[in-house]
Amino acid sequence: MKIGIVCYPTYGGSGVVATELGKALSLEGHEVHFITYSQPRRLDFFNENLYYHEVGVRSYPLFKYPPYELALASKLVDVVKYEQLDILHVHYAIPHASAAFMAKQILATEGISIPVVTTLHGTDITLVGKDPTYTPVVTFSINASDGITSVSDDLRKDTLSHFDIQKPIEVIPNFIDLERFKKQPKEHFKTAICPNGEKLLVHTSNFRSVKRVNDVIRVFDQVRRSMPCKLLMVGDGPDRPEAEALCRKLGTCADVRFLGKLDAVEEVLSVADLFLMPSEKESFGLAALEAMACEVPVLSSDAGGIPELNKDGYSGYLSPIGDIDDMVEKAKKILDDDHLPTFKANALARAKEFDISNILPKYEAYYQQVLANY
Ligand code: GMT
Repeated sequence: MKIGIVCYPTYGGSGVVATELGKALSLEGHEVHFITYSQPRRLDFFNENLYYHEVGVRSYPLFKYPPYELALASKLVDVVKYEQLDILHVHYAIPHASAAFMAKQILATEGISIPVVTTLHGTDITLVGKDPTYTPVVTFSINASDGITSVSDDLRKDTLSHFDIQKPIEVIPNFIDLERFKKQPKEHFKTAICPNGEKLLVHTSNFRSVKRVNDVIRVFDQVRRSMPCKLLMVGDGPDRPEAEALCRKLGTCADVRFLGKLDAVEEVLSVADLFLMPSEKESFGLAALEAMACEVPVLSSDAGGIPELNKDGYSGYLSPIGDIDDMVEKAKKILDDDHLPTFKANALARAKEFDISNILPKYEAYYQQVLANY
């Protein structure tokens, strides 16, 4: 198949999933064309089946807001027509599904027809899509898609309950490449961070308010009163200054390090003992899956689709959103030396169920189904 992939080319989960999916499809012999405003962060290797088309947005003094959606639609028309694509797969509804719809309409005037698959990732539905500013366009463009997938059953239900969607939504969960995300021998790094054998807790995110990074700091602060431990905060975003201020207030600065954005997050995860994800909303929790693949148990909230990944009492524990005391108790249970090895083994076993080799065929079969019904 010749597949066009549209995504946000950033560190965000939807961009990671889209890029890793495209890479894997290209290794299976499909021709994959990425169409984005910059090179996807994870597009870190090339083969003869991979192409990247940059969407350039021309500005003009009249424009307060450069019209990215129009530039994307025009680029889609061009790439579909000249590369003779079979199918377009857009990740994150806003504004990719509506840009694809516009491109499809333009192509139809030239007798070119192409099906569009839209994958819903989370905040495009749970936060931004539900905002009345966008709801009519989101509803319309999801319904105008020829195929719709969602990364968890919870997100599927949430979408159906908030939008008038007339088509079935296929659930295809996030996946992981266990060749890349695996525990690596990085003991020197562990020794540098935890010189006295302390337990290492890790959080990675974009530090937006839905991630509740202050909960991470508060949980850590209480856990460290019971056992020696350190915390690594990976990533960056709007709530980082507040989290740093909270560390200063609680006096935890000596035990907490903010590392900023990291490309090789698997190296940090390789030496971690516990991953913290206290999110307010989380359609799936790809960052937790990456941790589990590196044998790190997960203490998470029970938000959204997280329970479809993190099995309570097996790969870690689930706590109610914002229940710091519960999280502290469960963190201590996981970190207990008698329990930790079992939780680590279970985390890996659970991650293996989401190996890319299990999930890639689901996307390929879904594309075939959409093409057959088109
Ligand atoms: O986590 C984020 O805020 C980034 C966001 C994105 O779209 O880039 O992630 C969403 O998509 C990921 C991939 O499908 C999911 O694993 C994340 O759970 C989801 N984030 C939220 O729902 C908050």
